[in-house]
Amino acid sequence: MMRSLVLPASVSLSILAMLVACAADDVSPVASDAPDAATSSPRDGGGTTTPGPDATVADAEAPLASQAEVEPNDGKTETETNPMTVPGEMTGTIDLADDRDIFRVTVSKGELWQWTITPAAAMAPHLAVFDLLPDNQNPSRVVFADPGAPAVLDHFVLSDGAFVAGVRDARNVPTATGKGGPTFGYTLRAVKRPLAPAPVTFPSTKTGKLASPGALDFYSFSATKGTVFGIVLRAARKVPASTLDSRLSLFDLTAKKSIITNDNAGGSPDSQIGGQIPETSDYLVVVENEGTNPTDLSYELVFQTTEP
Ligand SMILES: [Ca+2]
Ligand SMILES: [Ca+2]
Ligand SMILES: [Ca+2]
Repeated sequence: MMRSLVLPASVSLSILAMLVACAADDVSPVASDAPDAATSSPRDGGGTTTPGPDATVADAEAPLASQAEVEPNDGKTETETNPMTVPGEMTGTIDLADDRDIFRVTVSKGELWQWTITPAAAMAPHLAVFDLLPDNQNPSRVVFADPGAPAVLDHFVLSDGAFVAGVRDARNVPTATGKGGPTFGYTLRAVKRPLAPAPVTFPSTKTGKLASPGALDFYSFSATKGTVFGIVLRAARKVPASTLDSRLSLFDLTAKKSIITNDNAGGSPDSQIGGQIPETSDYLVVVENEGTNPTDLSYELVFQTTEP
């Protein structure tokens, strides 16, 4: 049996409570240093492993649906939200003070979405994309940045759910500080990206580095049912240690099914998964950052033929 290490989701149906839960990791508003989406790839530039979607491959270049928020959309009730068509672009303002803007979106398992929030000079963007379904399999995705700085968030959908994107000023997270006003405008953009995982075989070790705190790296492999495997991420545990606080997920590309997710293992912020391959299939490994320190997002990823 595979060990179930899925991140516990809040059982509360309150969007507000979910937003607070999403803020739990955001202990300090460190700048995301998020790169411009158009220049964030190719990653690393090395000749070996350059996982992740190639941002130079534009999404279908379909015209984006332009939308504007309508208050109230603070998520104080489940219906106090705005629908957002994706791919699309939403304009809004963090106004009045401590405003929060919640947008419902329809995305499907197996899809990769890239969110970009572009703030006015006064606003420090904080974006959380998460699933409202109780006990869901989808970890919350969060990114934030300094005032006036854009932030980019990759979101791979592990399971179908009831997704929302929540926008706040980062200085109001986790505790409201009164930031907001008519000059706190922003644009939120969501586009679909092609999946371009780096193929791997067992056993092997890959080295990688997330392009930004909100970026994802992807690896893929084929495996036969019953095969014993382990995938071990080393960041805090590598020498020298990096500041990446990882989360690792395994997804069946054929069945479009989330298999397992782990955030912390071995008494460290590092992640590892393993057990027996449940079905003969192609699998996707998703590497993400759940931490707040962008100083060094490098890691080693060990693909082994034994359980961790
Ligand atoms: Ca607003
Ligand atoms: Ca609002
Ligand atoms: Ca972790």
